[in-house]
Amino acid sequence: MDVTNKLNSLVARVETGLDQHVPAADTRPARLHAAMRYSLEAGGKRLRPALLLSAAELGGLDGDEALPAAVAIECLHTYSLIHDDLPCMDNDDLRRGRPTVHKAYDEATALLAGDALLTHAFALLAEAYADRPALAHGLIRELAATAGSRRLIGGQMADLEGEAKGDATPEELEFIHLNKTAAMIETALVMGGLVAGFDVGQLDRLRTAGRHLGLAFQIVDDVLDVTSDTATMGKTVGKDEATEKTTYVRIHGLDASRRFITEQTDAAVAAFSALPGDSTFLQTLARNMASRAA
Ligand code: GRG
Repeated sequence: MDVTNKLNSLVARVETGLDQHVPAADTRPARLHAAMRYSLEAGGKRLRPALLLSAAELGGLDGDEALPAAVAIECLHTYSLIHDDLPCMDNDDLRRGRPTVHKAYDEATALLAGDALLTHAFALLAEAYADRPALAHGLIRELAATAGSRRLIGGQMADLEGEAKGDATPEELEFIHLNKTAAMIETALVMGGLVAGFDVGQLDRLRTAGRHLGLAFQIVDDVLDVTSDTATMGKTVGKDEATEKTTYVRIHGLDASRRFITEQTDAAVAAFSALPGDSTFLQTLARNMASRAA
């Protein structure tokens, strides 16, 4: 299978979906809608919506049924990036290779654009799946649980506390990675499975795959932060060093980090293999991601 072609075609579908399902930049209030689109259209990797669509494909769906859910998860992810970049959080000037929203617009507009993307994600799920109320409920419940205080926002809080305190413990770091990074990757896969009508056992396998893939994704980025001289995750390499942020590599070293990536990737691939349908794309994507840190 040509994984790059497949990924490109999933990403192209996501771009079309974003254009269809997010308010146009010139509709009132235009400054707010333009700021939402400015951030969405800055060209992220679209990993989460691509995972969501490919999980749905495992269940036999290759039409547009899963597209609104894919757009919803990208809106939610983008909100979290906009807020993470704000001066009261990471205070970043660049994201996705462009000035952050509070730099290109202003802080209040960035805050509101993030709020609006967060709210839009749930409105879109409620509207797009209104004719399948059980599915709409399942998707909203899944995304809300992941975006809330026990997972994404909880992971962000723990990260801020860790930074203030100085040294995060390995357990604290694991909590941050599981909730700040892996949670949304798990949920992307599970939402795709929900749209495809997977049963509870299959959804569990998707969640397991997502957890392992998410942990591997985070540690790959941590390894690249110290080994590569290019920007990763849209941020300037060296930031962790500059702020003395605790990372997996800092605690465990490079060799152990690479072993961890291999273990997590193997576990993700095993979980994908245990699902119905042809999961070659998802397995190869996981392997290719891990190979970036080799
Ligand atoms: C503000 C509630 C709230 C949460 C912020 C997303 C996040 C949590 C922080 C961003 C900083 C960070 C490094 C998070 C961990 C991994 C992550 C989510 C990276 C960004 O995802 P990518 O690399 O980004 O998929 P693109 O731009 O490609 O979508």
